[in-house]
Amino acid sequence: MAAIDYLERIPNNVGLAENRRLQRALEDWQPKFLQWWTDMGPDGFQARDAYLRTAISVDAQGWAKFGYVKMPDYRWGIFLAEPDADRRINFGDHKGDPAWQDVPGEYRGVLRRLVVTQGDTEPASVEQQRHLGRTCPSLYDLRNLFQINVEEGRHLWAMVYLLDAYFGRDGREESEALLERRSGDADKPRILGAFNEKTPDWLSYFMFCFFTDRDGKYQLASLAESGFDPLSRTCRFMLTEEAHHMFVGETGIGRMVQRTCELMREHKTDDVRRHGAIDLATMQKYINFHCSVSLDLFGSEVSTNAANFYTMGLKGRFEETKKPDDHRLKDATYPVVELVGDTIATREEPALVSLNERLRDDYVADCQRGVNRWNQVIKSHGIDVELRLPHRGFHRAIGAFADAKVSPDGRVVSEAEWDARHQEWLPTEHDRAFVASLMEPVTGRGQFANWIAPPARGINGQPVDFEYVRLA
Ligand code: BYC
Repeated sequence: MAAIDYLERIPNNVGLAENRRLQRALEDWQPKFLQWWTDMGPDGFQARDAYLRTAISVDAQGWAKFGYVKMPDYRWGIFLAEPDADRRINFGDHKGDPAWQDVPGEYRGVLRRLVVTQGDTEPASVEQQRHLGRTCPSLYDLRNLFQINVEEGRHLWAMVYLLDAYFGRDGREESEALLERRSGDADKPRILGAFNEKTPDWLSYFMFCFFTDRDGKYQLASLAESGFDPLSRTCRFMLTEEAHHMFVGETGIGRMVQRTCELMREHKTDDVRRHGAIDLATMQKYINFHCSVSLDLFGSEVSTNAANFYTMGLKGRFEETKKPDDHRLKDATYPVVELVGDTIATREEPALVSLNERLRDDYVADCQRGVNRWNQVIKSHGIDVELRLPHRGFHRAIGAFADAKVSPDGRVVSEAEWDARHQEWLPTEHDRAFVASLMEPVTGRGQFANWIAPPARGINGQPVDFEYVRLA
């Protein structure tokens, strides 16, 4: 079961050949996907060989094979984690029942909406990143960008499989719509806010991988708990790929911090812009921006949608089965940060409606661990600066803080103070133009742009100066 059949037109481990109707639906969608990839996938480089990993089995051991492949020839397909024959629903009203192998009729609409929302983010991120190859800081980074892009493409396949296999005609229509919406388009935007923002430069890109892909980790982990077993198995396998995306974000920023600190020491100045690198103050502004738009992705602090997803058994908590409680949460409460007039207070809310906030808390703690590691780099250079996560009320468009003005250090501020100071807190046009001015492609083997340090090691045991993408 774990082996993936690569002789099929659509590689899969779900026995697609035995389900002619589904096979036809997916084979009908496949050329549309490839057309979308040509139109909206990485701009240029499609005819180049990139050193990519491809899943060959879903076993924990050695599921990946590395080799040169041209992106349009990447074997996108359908891979689910191994089934657990005795799997039960672990939370909500159906706790203890056998996990569903089919969609429960009464939850069909809600479940479809969850799958579509998840699916929509995957092509959106590829669209957001399509121009970045043109300004890559190295072949190593270019390869990592492409690896992430093809895997987001596969994650789209994962959700389309669920839609086509379990949601009939509606599902097929949704599959088409996933290829029709466009990130940032005024008429047919992507569903969630952060996926309509621009990712114009590599600083934004690494921030996106660190903050926004990490939302992916927490949302996928919650959906991996789902009582709908095909969704759970799909998300479990997707999570194995997601780890690399966050690695790219964390090490990408870490390498920028490293380079900036080297230049600060060498030239005894905070102003490394003069030396062709990005100052820590600018990085802080990008952290403020990307963290806040990613915090929005968790939805409102108090949400009946979230309560329903849980009670219905469709979406659990992060590491649901490890939590020592009744997994029904009818009588439990949870502390939620709220705006009361001009002050920020914590109030106990019913745990069920607070599930978005709880997941956001898990997420913030995880982000903080990464920021601590960047701060270690700064400290190791003897520099007395700390990067910080902004307060969760800062620059929010969703939830309790959407209408408030909150500073990064968590003070509710007046419109006047916001207007006077938001340029200190968020990237300005000037900052973005400066960052853009550094984005010159560096494509020689083993070479890196001046504003980023080389990685500690290469990919899959290869040297750092390996030819990760063959441009000639
Ligand atoms: N932007 O009760 P509320 C990833 C809507 S990332 C726009 O507050 P709820 C990836 C909401 O839809 C992971 N609209 O929130 C990363 C609702 O609309 P309706 C993606 C928003 O429903 C990088 C209304 O506001 N996966 O994989 O509890 C690269 C009130 O909703 C936003 C998922 O998100 C927003 N930010 O939770 C590639 C998992 N937030 O229904 C990939 C699936 C809320 O009133 N999605 N709204 O029309 C969900 O679980 C939930 O839909 C959300 C929202 C957590 C997103």
